[in-house]
Amino acid sequence: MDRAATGAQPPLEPQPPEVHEPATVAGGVGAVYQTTRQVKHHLGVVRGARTLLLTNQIEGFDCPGCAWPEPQDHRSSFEFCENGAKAVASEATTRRVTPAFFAERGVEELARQSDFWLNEQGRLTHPMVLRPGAARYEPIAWDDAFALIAGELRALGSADEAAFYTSGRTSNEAAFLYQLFVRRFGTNNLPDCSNMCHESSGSGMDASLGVGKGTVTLEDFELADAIFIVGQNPGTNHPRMLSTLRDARRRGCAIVVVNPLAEAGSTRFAHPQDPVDVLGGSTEIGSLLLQVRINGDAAVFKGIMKAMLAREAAAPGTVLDRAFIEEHTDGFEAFARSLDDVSWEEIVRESGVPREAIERAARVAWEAERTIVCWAMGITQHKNGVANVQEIVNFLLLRGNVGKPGAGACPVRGHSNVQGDRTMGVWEKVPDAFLDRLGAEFGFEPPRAHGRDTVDTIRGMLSGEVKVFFGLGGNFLSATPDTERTADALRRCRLTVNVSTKLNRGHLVTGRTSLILPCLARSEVDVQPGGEQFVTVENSMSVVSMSRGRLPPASDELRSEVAIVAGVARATLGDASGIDWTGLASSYDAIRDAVARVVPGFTDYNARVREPGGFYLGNPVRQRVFRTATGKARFAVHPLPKHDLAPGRLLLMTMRSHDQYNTTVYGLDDRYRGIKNGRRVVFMNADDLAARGLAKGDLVDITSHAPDGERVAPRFMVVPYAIPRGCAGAYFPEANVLVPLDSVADVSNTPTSKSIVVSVARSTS
Ligand SMILES: Nc1nc2c(c(=O)[nH]1)N[C@H]1C(S)=C(S)[C@@H](COP(=O)(O)OP(=O)(O)OC[C@H]3O[C@@H](n4cnc5c(=O)[nH]c(N)nc54)[C@H](O)[C@@H]3O)O[C@H]1N2
Ligand SMILES: Nc1nc2c(c(=O)[nH]1)N[C@H]1C(S)=C(S)[C@@H](COP(=O)(O)OP(=O)(O)OC[C@H]3O[C@@H](n4cnc5c(=O)[nH]c(N)nc54)[C@H](O)[C@@H]3O)O[C@H]1N2
Ligand SMILES: [Mo]
Repeated sequence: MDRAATGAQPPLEPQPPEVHEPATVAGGVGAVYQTTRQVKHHLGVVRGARTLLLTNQIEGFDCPGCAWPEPQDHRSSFEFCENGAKAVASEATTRRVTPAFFAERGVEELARQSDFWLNEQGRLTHPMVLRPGAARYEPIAWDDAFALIAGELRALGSADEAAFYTSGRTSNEAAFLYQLFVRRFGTNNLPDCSNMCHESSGSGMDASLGVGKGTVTLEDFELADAIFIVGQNPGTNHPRMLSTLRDARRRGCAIVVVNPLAEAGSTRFAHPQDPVDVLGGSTEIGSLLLQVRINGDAAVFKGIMKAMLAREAAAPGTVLDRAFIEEHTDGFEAFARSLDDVSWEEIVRESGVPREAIERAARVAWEAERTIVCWAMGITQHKNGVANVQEIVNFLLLRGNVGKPGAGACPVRGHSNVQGDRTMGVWEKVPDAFLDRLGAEFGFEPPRAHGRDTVDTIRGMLSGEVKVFFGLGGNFLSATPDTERTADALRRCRLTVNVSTKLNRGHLVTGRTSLILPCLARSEVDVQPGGEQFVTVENSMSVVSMSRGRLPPASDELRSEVAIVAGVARATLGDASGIDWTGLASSYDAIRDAVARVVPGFTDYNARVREPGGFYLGNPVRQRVFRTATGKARFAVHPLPKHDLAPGRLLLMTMRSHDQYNTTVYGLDDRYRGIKNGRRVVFMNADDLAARGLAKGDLVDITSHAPDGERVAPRFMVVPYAIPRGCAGAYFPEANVLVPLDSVADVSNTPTSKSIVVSVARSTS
């Protein structure tokens, strides 16, 4: 079979979607209805209720949805949300993808199905192999699969010819064992989903604050006077955050939203361009939405800070925390001067936000004693993503909003254990100190050269330097940029392996040989020779807690991620490695004991994680200890990013609908944005449509423009939407084909999935 004949992109849709009015309120009756519907659909009522009741409970399993923390002490019996319910239902489904399923359908035929259909087929049950030239997957025994991988890995000229990807659902235990295997094998090629996600946050905060993680805890939200939510859509992607925000609002905390869209959950308390008091005038501080142009955030923050400095000049001592700046920071003078050089005219033009609204936000900031800034992908996935994060830190530093209760930086993480995986060493650039301790614990010399991140892995496959791809979870094909080039890259590999729970498009675009290794999901009981096991995870606020699966496994053939990693390691390295893979995998306590000796902050891991609610890893920034190059928090000076779009061009952001989890499509609606029964839509400003002679419902092809050429995504339906002029939005992963591989953020190498230069034209396909 010709592997190149298999389509790499989601297929076109049979009929155009329906367009309705967007919702203004998030949650509510609709969320209850959807939760019940999803759960009934997948699980049947009784199993469903039981499953949900165990989600995010101290004795249950961690929700496989987002990384928003659970309250430490007072958990209600329903610590899940509509979208958490979808994640759990999709994982706990009673449907199965068996060897018979693969016998009936070739890979090419499967590739013609939608992402929604692929996910609907249910849980993978058996290890499967696609042999060179074969058209269909066939079953393979676990030991044969391990031997096949070992054979390919050992045949490589160098360990650096393999890359080992991780998606952020992997437990701490599996992640630690995995990076140990990969480094003992001899490479730091550990790309992960973080490279495409909060890498810009980690890079920016590390340089400015000396730590790459958020500095707040959930309790800080109870004390904040102002919360900024920037480039994040909590109503869809972190719905449990809405209750935190609701409580904050009820006690009078101001909430400022910076987003090109008035997302439901934000509009409930703010209107586009029109700052309104939410609580009927009962609070002094109004909440507002700054409807910024795509990638206009640096301009907004520069504007806010410029206004703050002007106010300080007019009324000295009222805005800046001079003592903090003096004692704990450096670079303030140069930073303040740089703001003088930016004019209001530029700020307003580049941000697309009126000066009055920016000044209103500045007032919120200086009236608040304690401010938290939350952000997500709207900030990180731009060329200047790292600079964006550092502008946010600059803003916090002005009023000493780090290292005091109720204040700080909150990069809201995506995958439920993406932060923990990094802590465990899944990082292509892990510091030497970590490698020293790892080597000492396991008696080997780990490789020191930095490995490949996600984008460099794709480049390596294209150039022939990477020949084996191993994915511990995730969907590398569909999550990465430049879908057709990534597909080409994967097809050049000798072997591609995916450890997965559900069928996805990444299983269909493969190397010469491909393996699917099905694993236990979070919600399932994990029994090993040493008895029933639990795993541990770290949430977005550095709390490490246990997660114990309760449901019977979807198939007797499933193995845990830990067991799979140990199996591959044993087959590849054998006893010669001097590491007892079998022992480590028999009882995860053994892995945790090793973690306790290698990873800072994990002393007494086994004991502390058994305490109800787990333990907090701490963050030196909370004590105003800054492990930066100068030992101080650093003001960073960056130029104002300029929009220099050629006439007719738009800046396109790719985002999530309400019915998906990254590349997993649960349904075809985006309820809050009014889209039903389809995903190939492009949201545009009505004036931009009119200027092109387009109207609601027209079909267009989207072309992206990059120095290395054009890429086309065909047949998207245009939707007039309240989005700033010159901006457009479409869904991930349908639009990933448009993201040029070389279009990445400075420093972090994160694909610029939120600023793609495109044009649209009436569809010819
Ligand atoms: N249900 C569900 N939950 C999820 C996920 C999921 O797919 N589904 N994914 C998980 C993961 S891995 C992650 S990383 C998070 C992602 O969480 P988000 O970052 O909220 O996800 P996106 O849909 O990418 O949303 C980006 C938001 O940023 C805005 N935006 C885009 N460009 C800009 C810009 O230039 N400036 C500003 N200010 N805003 C901009 C968009 O309008 C949108 O509201 O969610 C996690 N939780
Ligand atoms: N254009 C564009 N591209 C983006 C983004 C964007 O906003 N725009 N966002 C980026 C971001 S923030 C992220 S985090 C990445 C996400 O990238 P990934 O993490 O690679 O993608 P997912 O879609 O989350 O992975 C889904 C697959 O994981 C498997 N899976 C689910 N649960 C488990 C489990 O418990 N164990 C194992 N082994 N497998 C499991 C299932 O088989 C499922 O098909 O995508 C990035 N790509
Ligand atoms: Mo993410």
